[in-house]
Amino acid sequence: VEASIPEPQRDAWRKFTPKGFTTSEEFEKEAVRHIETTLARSLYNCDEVAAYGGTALAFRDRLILDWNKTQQTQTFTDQKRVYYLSLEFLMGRALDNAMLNVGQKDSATKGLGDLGFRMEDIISQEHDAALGNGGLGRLAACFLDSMASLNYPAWGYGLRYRYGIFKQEIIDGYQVEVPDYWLDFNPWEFARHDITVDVQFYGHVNRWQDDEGKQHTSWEGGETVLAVAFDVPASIEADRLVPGYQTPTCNNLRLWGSKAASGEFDFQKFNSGEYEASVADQQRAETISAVLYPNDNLERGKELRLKQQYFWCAASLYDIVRRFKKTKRSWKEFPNQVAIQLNDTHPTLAIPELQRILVDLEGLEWDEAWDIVSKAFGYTNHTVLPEALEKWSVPLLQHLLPRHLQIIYDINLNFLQFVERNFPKDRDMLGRVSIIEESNPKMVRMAYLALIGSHKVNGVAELHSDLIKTTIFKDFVKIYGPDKFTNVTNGITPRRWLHQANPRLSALIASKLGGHEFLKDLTLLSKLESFVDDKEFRKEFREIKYANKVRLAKHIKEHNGVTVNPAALFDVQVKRIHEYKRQQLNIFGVIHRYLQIKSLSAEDRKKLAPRVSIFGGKAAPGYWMAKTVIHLINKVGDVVNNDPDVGDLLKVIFLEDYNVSKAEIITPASDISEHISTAGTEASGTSNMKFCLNGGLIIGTCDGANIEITREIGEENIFLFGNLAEDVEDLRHAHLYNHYELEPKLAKVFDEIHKGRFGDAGAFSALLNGIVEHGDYYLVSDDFASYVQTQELIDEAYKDTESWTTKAILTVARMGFFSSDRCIDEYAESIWNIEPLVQKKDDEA
Ligand code: BZD
Repeated sequence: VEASIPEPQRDAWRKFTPKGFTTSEEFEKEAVRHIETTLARSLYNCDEVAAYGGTALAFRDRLILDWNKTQQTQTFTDQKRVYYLSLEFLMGRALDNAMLNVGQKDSATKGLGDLGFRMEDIISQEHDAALGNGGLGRLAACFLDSMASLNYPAWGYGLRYRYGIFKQEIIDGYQVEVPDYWLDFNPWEFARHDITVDVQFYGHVNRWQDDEGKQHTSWEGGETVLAVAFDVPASIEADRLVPGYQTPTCNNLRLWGSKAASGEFDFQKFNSGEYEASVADQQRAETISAVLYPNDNLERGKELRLKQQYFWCAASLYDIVRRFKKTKRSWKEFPNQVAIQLNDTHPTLAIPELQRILVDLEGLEWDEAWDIVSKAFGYTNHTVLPEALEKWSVPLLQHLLPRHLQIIYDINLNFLQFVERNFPKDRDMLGRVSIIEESNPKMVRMAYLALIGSHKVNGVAELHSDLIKTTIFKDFVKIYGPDKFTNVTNGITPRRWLHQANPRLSALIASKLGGHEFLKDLTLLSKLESFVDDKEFRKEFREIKYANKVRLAKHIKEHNGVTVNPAALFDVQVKRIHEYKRQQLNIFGVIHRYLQIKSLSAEDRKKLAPRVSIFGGKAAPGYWMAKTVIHLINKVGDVVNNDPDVGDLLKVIFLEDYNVSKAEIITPASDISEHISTAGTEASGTSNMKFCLNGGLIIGTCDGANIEITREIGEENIFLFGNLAEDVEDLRHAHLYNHYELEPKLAKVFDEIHKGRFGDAGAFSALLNGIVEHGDYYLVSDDFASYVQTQELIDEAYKDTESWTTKAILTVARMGFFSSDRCIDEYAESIWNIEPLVQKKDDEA
């Protein structure tokens, strides 16, 4: 507002406001201009990378207009906003998404053709923005898309990692990690060198009394690191797919990069010749945002991780508070203007940080401040796995954030006094619910802090939301009552996971439903049910699946050198490699299938249904068991794929470096995908939804969102197997106290591995021993028979093409519930209490 152009000059300004392009020629003009000027290339040295650059910049220009407009409108309207704090945003590629949303992909395709390039090749030049591990990070990306699509005033806050999740190479059947340096050319971010925050670490706490006798506390000394804002226009909404009356919303994702604060760059050292030492300080500061921690569902308590968390929370909160203070409202109104959602416990330090700002810096009384804090925050839990629950050691916090530790202790004291008053007879309860675990060293339980400091806590699927209330948060349900807890079942954005990943299916659906409205209201898919018997529709539906399989087969040929038959059943399990997700169950099942094929006569083999087992996913670099599973899959592939007895009947493929852009190729090409976690361990799962939305069926356990998917699509359209969550504990218990027999078919599989059929058996001994000798914690043996039997049912079902087609179509038609738009509306209504902000086209003038 301070820097706005005076009224008399605004006409000149408006006259030259860029309008963007609408034809292929106009696109070419923009792209060539960018290639020749911004990128300094010419006719004679424009490769595909440069052509990608020119295309991306042309679309970026177009996007920025909507982005600026949205930001202005939000500032002027000044209604309640939501801030989504996530340490991970797994965005994938941006260009295709931008083109579809801006609505000029066709003119760009034609334009690129005129200039000598193919759209597909250009799109594939883009580096994935891979600032996340798996489901949690991708959920944040889908949420940004939906928040824009539904016109909610929302900001994402995250870290600008210089290195995202590592690239995975498979060398001699082993995973090798390669750094992912993705920032050499990133047209989608805007460095805001003028938007910075000083973030403090270490130091000490001072208390003093002023002249009026009021107590003050301040945090002093230590070192300062500078946070610099990088803004990414996040997911313009899909308005142009569905022509509407409004200007598209384009929200902001603000990522913080770390830099040495100017005062920290030691010029004394610099001038006295200690150039290296002064540069080292600089590098130490930049280390904070250097790399994404590659663990999913594991917390290892590293100091640098804690520094990342505080750095990002402090910068984000400073920014949020700065924006709020500009409106000159009283602090009481803060929770009416601001909702902050914590994506898991990673941003929990935002709670004591806001309390510190209000009490130490703004001079509010403790209780008044705490009331504001606990009304502003909401906390989403994504796991009940004990090894994933964050804890930070008290000595580490004392060292790094001494004032925050005091505040945490005070929050805990108030909370425990409250508990004591209400449950005077349950003395053990205090120890159980205390934020501080009385271990050696003492630990801060972040999930408890997040829960106590938030007004709502949610799980991500019904079963999971029930489980957190009966396990990790049981006592808290007694303390606060059940209303503090709620469920918001996850969802996915249909713009990326249907329209972009599977354009032909999207077009087919649009042709039947009379337009692309379903991309904005996915429940409209239910109208497809009336076409389930339409011959022409069924044929096209099958042809599209087949074409998608041909495309994946081509990818497999290029990357794995293996020829697979697109007519075979494609059986896919792609997700992070984790014992609880049970890729080992899948590969043991594959070995069982292989042994069966080998045991049959050539004649009997002809009756078998051909299958391609496709795996993909990264293992955390320090997770040996997961790496062993990858190794086993690759070794089994080597044997099976080269066995002439087997031929097309079975192929085993491990796809290297599974990421968002690969998922866009893989998801539309699956017949069956596997979601086979031990019941009660997978909080929700979201790829299960993506596969179903693309007409793939699933095999799964009664876990996470599989249960709700079953309820929506019907039991007859899903292949469920295995033990139920309620029985898992007893089964585990029984293993520990009795010597149990391995399931016989599984025992045969283990025998063959032991015999060295898939290479040195020693390489797999830890994996097998975990099951045979160490209690089979994930119940692989208990579920094996049921798994194998269900796979046989699938073989039979796939032979009946007509009934399979019916199942697949009904599945798509019944997926309406799983749009992330539905999730965001639920969060907005029951947690954030915010309204959409629609920008009418009329105010464009
Ligand atoms: O979150 C996943 C759950 O495992 C899935 O069941 C669920 O569908 C998604 C979305 O809710 N959790 C993660 O992906 N977790 C992590 O990636 C992670 C990362 C760092 C630290 C701890 C967990």
